[in-house]
Amino acid sequence: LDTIYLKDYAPPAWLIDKLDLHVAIHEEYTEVRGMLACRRNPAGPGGELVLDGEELALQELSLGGTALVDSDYTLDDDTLCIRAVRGAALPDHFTLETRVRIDPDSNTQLSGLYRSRDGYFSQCEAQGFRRISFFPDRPDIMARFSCTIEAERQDFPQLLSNGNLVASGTLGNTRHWARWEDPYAKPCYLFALVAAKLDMLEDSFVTRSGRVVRLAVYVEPGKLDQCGHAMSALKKSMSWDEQRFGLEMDLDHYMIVAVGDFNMGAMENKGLNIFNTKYVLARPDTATDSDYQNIDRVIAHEYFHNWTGNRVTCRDWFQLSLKEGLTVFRDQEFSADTHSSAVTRIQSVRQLRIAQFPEDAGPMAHPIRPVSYAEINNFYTATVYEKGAEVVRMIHTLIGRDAFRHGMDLYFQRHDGQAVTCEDFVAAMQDASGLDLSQFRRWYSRAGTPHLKAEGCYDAAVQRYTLTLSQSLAPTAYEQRLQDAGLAIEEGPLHIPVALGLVLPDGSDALEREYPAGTCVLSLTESTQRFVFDHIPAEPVASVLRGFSAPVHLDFPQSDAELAHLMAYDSDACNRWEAGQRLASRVLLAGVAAGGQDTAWIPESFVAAVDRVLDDGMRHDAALAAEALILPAEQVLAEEMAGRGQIIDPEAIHRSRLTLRHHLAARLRDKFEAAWQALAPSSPYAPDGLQVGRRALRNLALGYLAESDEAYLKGHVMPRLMAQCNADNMTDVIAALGTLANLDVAERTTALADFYTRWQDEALVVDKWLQVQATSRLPGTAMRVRALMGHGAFDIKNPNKVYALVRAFCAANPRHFHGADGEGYRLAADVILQLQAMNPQVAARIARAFDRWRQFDSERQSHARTQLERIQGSTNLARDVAEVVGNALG
Ligand code: B3K
Ligand code: ZN
Repeated sequence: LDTIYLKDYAPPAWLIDKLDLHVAIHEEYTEVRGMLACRRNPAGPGGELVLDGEELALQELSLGGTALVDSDYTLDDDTLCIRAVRGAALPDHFTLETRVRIDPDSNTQLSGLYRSRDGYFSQCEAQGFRRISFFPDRPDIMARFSCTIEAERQDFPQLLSNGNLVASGTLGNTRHWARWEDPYAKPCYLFALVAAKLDMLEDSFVTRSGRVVRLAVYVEPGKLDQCGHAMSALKKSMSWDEQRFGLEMDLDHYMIVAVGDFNMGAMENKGLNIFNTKYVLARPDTATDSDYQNIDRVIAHEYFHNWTGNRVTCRDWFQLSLKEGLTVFRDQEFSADTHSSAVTRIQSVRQLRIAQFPEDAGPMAHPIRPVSYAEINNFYTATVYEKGAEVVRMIHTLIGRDAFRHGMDLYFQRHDGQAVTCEDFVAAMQDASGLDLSQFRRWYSRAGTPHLKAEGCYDAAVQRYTLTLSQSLAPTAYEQRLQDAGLAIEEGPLHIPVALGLVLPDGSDALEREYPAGTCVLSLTESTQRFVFDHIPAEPVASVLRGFSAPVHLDFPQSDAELAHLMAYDSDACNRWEAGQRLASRVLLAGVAAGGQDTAWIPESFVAAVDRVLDDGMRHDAALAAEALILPAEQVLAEEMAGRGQIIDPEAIHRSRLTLRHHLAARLRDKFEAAWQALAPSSPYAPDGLQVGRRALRNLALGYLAESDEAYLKGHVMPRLMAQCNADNMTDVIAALGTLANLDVAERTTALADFYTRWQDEALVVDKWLQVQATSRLPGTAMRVRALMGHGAFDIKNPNKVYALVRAFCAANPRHFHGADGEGYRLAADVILQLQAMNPQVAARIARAFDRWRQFDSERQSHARTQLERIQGSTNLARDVAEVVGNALG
């Protein structure tokens, strides 16, 4: 495997000022002509002009009108190097003309230009543009693009590209063309092209400086009734970015196109976002509350990229977190400001723990700015995105909201129109705030989740509370890789913002008078540091890492009573939730240790705490109560075990969690019943915060009621579950169906069959049907997933189907994926082997399911190793998969 290193970065020898593309789509092939205005880079290293190109059949190549001869250039599988023009040296400026043929109809990778049901769509990030035309495919080459598209008028009435439509016309009887010009220079990964038959929802937005922007959402014919929410999310995002960051839309057109075949969520192409249908289409009966929320988030995310990513882009792909971490931070802030900030934060933290912490502890561990990669598509990770956002958030926490805003302003003043590095971002934040961030920069080059150890001590005689904090960060697989490559390993403590509150026995905040919201932000910069607080009238319970102020593991041996105190009184909602999670983890891991069978390990105080939270949820904030009552995920408990040096026992974890659920269901049945009654809908469905919270808590209660003894289940719960399968909104339907999918009852089969009959033509709803079955806890799930792969509803070429069935099984059903018989591993390997030739990006994502294989018992390890070696030994092993599997076995 060839490895690319950050240290080898060199500026390009040639710049491309303009690219004029002409794309002619024919039934048998597509022809792409490119005119590249090339200029020697005065700051470059000199040398030949190197263009990337993959699966392009070169038809013509000329320079300034002179056809090039064989000795002028070399062409291999992935590069075209131009050395001379008819033997003479290249001039400093010239136009290069290329003509190639491509075959989008057989492009199953979904990178470059490809065919989907309703037409042709492009995906260029990270390196798809080279599959469309010869070009230096690197983000630090920014060119002005124009693009003429030509295709059959009937089949492809919409011809779209970035920027403004400047001309269009017909060609003969059946063909038409359109010419687009993008006024902004951009890297080629932001290029987009669509030629398709779609319906359109149109609207407009007036920016605060009075510019009218035409907005359009394009969807598959017949789905106009499912794009209203996306449009309103777009308008909300536009206003929010003006208000919070002073950032306006800079184009006359902003288009969103939804496509059902798409490798990831969405893509921020300049003025022409292309989206997975999953993040556009929604109607109350087809989409759940969390779908609605995800649409808000992803629409906002792609819109925010227009500034953080497009106007200011990345110098090279090692800087990916410059745009992704920052843009995730921005979309999180948007969600916080437009929904509940506490719920948003809790959900982000949960996601970080489920996906990023394990990544940071596994064989693919890397810092938010990695220094090497074999396949860049493998680095669109939870670390680059979610931990990247945490790093930006820590800067925000350290310098404060106003200085952060000044830092953003300065960043744009300095770098608008440029391709820059993470260092440039931190420098702007440092200069705007005056805070020295030199030590903080270590977060960009360190992998792994640090441990933060806390120890509190109260001296009643002098009313003094002392908190001792220490940090440690053990080497990860990443340091091993650095060492193997002979690269330097960074050391030294990190700069960690620790938001702290001191909660007094009466529940009030001891630091209320000195600090806003009673929270002070400590800067931990040493390995160990002591912080002293005077005039503390009584022994407080420390609330450490309020708002989860740093992405670390907290080791703080607080008693159950202290955690219960925080759960009840902490003024920081995130830490109230956190206290509950810590308490629940403690109980569940005691259950694991006890074999999970009897219930002696379940303390009465825990039942009482759940009881209180339920009461509270019925009276006050249902959404927060629902979050509090979601027990720590099996994956999170697994990581806790691994973190303690224990072998992960997925069976015992599952059993422990299930036993606790049964116990709570039995002990608190009346309370769950009361909640279910009290939270019944009183107004027509709307995905607003209040209703979302009520539905979440009500369905959580129903889920617990379904854990009741058989008689109660049959007599009282089953009729409700079956009735709810016909609710008018998908949130309630899927809650009922998901619950039924876990139960070994005849109604399960009926409900699943009815659901499929009703929704078989609605692709995204079928995905849900696959997913509830893939994540079922019933025995035999691996076999059923395999059977479903043969069902007409499944299509291995469609990433959404693979994610709904296979990835859901591998990533969200740990007990069955890690089944002792090795069936789960074999299934994953079979899919990876089949998929890698078609779509290596998606295959590599599935392969990440093996990340934690070494933390399991020797029998499971041997099953996993067998499958990993089987993949590694396959002929035509894809680079994407090779990197993931190679690291796993490494
Ligand atoms: N920037 C794209 C992700 C591209 C992934 C390429 N494998 C979407 C986003 O983060 O907004
Ligand atoms: Zn992004």
